[in-house]
Amino acid sequence: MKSLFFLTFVVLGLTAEAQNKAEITFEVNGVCGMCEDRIEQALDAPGIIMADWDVKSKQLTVAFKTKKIKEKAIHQLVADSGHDTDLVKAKDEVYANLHGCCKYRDGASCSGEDDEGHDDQD
Ligand SMILES: [Cu+2]
Repeated sequence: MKSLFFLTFVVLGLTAEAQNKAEITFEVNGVCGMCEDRIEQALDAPGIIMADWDVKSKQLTVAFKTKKIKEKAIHQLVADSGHDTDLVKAKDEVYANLHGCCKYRDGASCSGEDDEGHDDQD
């Protein structure tokens, strides 16, 4: 009888823990609204409750279920979409596929839609 009581206690404890949520904020490199969409869509994943990237501050805020996804995996998802985080760098080949105005490593800026005809030096 005593063990049954203990077991109930453990099950209740696990249920409470399964609902554990956390919110983190970290820096993600990007340039424009397209980057924002790309980053936030990359985080349309199991365990992610909410993701919001701010184009001005470069800060990404993610709310997630700690039992479903780990912080490192969130960084990895973002990096897989082509955007460097402060923990995980995007692979060069993924970065290379980004839209020209999203190439944050090369000082890109998408300040205007009329900025299409930039003459590349290299
Ligand atoms: Cu962009």
